[in-house]
Amino acid sequence: MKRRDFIKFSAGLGATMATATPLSSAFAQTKMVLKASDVHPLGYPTVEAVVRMGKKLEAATNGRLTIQMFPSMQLGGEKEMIEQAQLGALQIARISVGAVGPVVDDVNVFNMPFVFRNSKHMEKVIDGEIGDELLAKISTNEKTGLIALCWMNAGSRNVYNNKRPVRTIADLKGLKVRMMGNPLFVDTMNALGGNGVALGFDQVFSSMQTGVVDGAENNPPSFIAQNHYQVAKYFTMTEHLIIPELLVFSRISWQKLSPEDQALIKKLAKEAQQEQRVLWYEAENAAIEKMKAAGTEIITDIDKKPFQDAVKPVWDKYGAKYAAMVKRIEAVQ
Ligand code: BDP
Repeated sequence: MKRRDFIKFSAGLGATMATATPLSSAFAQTKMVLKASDVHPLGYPTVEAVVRMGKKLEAATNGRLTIQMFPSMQLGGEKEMIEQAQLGALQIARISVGAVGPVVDDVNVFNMPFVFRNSKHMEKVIDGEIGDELLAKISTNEKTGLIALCWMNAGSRNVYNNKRPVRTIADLKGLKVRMMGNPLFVDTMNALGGNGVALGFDQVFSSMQTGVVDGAENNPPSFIAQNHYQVAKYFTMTEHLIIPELLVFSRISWQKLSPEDQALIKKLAKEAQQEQRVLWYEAENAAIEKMKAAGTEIITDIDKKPFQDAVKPVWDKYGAKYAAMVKRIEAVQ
C-alpha cells in the first residue's frame, strides 16, 4: 500500500472507531486500537517506551485498549503525523519539539540554540513546572488539535558531514547542513556559518549520499539508527541544540475516551517519560560505541564559546518573546 493510500485507509479506521461507540455509554467501552507512530525504528528508545506503555495499557484494561505501533516513518514524517493526529486518523504521535514549534510557538523556546546548559538541565526543566506548563499550553489550546502527554529525552544535536572535521566555526563555512523544518533551525545553522537546508528526516540519508547536502546534525542514536554514519565520517560534539521530544494524543480521539481511560493513559505516559530516559542513555552509549567501531571521527575537544557567540543573531531575532521563560529556565538548577 502506498503511503497516501495508507493514510486514507487509516483515516477510515479512525472513523469506524468513533461509530463503534455503544449507545449505552457516551464513551467507547469496546475494544479500541490506538495507532501510534514514530519516525524511528523498533527498538529505538522512544519507540520502545511507547511499545512498553502499550503493554501496560493492555494489561490494565484487560485488552480493551491496545497500542499498535507504526515505526520507521511508515505514516510519514512528523509534520504528517501531526496532521493525522489532528484529524483523528492517528491517536499517538511521538514527535520532536522541533516539529511542534511551528504549531505552538510557546514550545519554540526549547528550540533555541544553547538554551539548556546540558541534558541534565533540560531534564530538570521538563520534569518540573515549566515542563508541565508547556504540556498544558499545547493541550488547552484547541487550535493545536493535540493533547500533550509527556516529554522524552533526545540528547543533544551535533553537526556531522562528509567533507572535513569541524573543529571551529570557520570549518563550517560553506557546508550545506540539513536542518529540521523550522525556520529557527535554518537561521541557527546560517548564524554558525554553514548553509542550513530544511529537509524531511526521510531525505537526509539520500541527500548526503548524492551531495544535495554535505551533512546534517543530530544525536548519536539517530545518526546510527538512520545509517547516517555510512555517509558522514566526521561528527563534532557541538551540542548546539538540546531538544526534548513530545508524546501527543489526537484531541478528537481523546474526547472519545472516558475520563478514567484518559487518566490511565496520562499516568502511563508519565511513567514512559522516566522509562524512556533510561533507555535513552543506554542507546546513546551504544551508538557512540558503534560510531567508533564504524570509524567515525568523533571530535569532542572543541571550544564551544565561539559557537555560542555566533548564534546571537538567532537570539536577537526570536529571543525577546521568550525572555521571561528563558530567565525561568536559566534559574532551574
Ligand atoms: C531525531 C528526532 C526526530 C526528528 C529527527 C530529525 O528524534 O523526532 O524527526 O531527529 O532530525 O533526533 O528530523
